[in-house]
Amino acid sequence: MDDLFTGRVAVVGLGYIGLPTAVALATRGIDVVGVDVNEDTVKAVANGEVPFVEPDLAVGVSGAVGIGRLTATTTMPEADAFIIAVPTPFLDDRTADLAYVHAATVSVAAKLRGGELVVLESTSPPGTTEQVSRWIAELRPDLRLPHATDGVPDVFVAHCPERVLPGRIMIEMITNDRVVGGITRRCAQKAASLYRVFAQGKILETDAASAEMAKLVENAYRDVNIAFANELSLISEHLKLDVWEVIRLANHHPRVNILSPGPGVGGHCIAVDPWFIVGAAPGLARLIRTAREVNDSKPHHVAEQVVAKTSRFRNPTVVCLGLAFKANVDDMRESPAVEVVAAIADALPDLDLRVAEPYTDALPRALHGRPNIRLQSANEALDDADIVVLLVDHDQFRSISRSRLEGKVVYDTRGVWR
Ligand code: SAJ
Repeated sequence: MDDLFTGRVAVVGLGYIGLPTAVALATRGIDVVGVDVNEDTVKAVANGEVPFVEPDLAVGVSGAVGIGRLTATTTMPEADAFIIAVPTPFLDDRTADLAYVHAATVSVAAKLRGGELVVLESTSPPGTTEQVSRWIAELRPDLRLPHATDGVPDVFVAHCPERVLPGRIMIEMITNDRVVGGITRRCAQKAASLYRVFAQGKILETDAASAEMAKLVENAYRDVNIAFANELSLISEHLKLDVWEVIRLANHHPRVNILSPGPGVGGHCIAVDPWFIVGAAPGLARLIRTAREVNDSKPHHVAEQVVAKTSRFRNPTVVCLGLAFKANVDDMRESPAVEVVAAIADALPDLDLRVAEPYTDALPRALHGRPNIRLQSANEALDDADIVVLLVDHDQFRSISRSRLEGKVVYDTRGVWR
């Protein structure tokens, strides 16, 4: 077992994963430099502020900056370890867009002197970590990289996928078990010595491609299970059954644990990562692809149901509650709620459509250019509502009293007002 890592760490990408990781290391005495291409992000972090909402992160950032362990910059520094935590979105053909990983690798490569550890944290298709090693080798022929040497390399390269749940990041960052996959065993050991600095869970050492695949599999597992629940909701609707009651009963079986249906699956992880598996084995990943399709089709189904309900009224006011991709977060990336609202507005451009989202004071870009959508507080919007559509189970919406909904048509996609 390697000793605990000491030295300076550069965390590349100060988003939902990079910034909490930087805080976790800095508060355990490591000197951390946060690097981001976005100047506003860097300015905010340098001032001890957080550019997005995540419980307990703000106090962590201001503390880490305050004790001088965390700084932020737009220029890549020299460091003893580099953690790359940049986005890996998908392209139009749903294969992984590795442009940010490549850009980060290029700037890291320029700073290597020999002896450093480079960890890819971004969720990536199998083979990407080795690709990072190859990219560095092309840029730095003076250095021996682990994919191309049997001996001790000049640079250690590993993958350590993040597994934290948005909304619980600061807790799970510390308590979750971590998978650390090295290009070689030595690389995995080096990376483990870094994560052991703050991780209290087990550190599971493996090879890089298995670590990459394990991460994708975790999210695909959840996606397939949510798709099962969503398919049940469609079937139950067709059979005029209450899906929540059906699931509640079935879940009393000791080996059944069905997840919750909803308006679709959002966020930047579960709605994206399974496609990387499909991309790696298109002919074989049939269940995983179908699950994605079931979950992706759900927002349109919800929108169609809402449009159908409006036909009972002359000039109805429809109120949609929630835009975030899930409860109690401000993140609207790949949000099914946004998709539902957009689809309703497109189908009925003259509809009086109100939206309430306690975590924002502006409509997301995806809803711009639709003048019939108005953002209001839930309280205000409910006064005029004929139809109420619950899209996100934020605590604030859960606590809406039943009397506020009386006389209105209610479409609860999350099953909270049953
Ligand atoms: N959802 C349902 N029904 C459910 C559970 C979730 O419709 O029963 C929906 C949510 O509303 C949301 C989406 O699925 O739209 C995803 O939410 P989530 O809470 O299941 O997961 P994420 O995307 O916030 O975080 C996931 C986590 N992965 C797993 O639980 C396997 C997290 O641990 C990962 O670190 C994260 O993806 C990531 O970054 O990959």
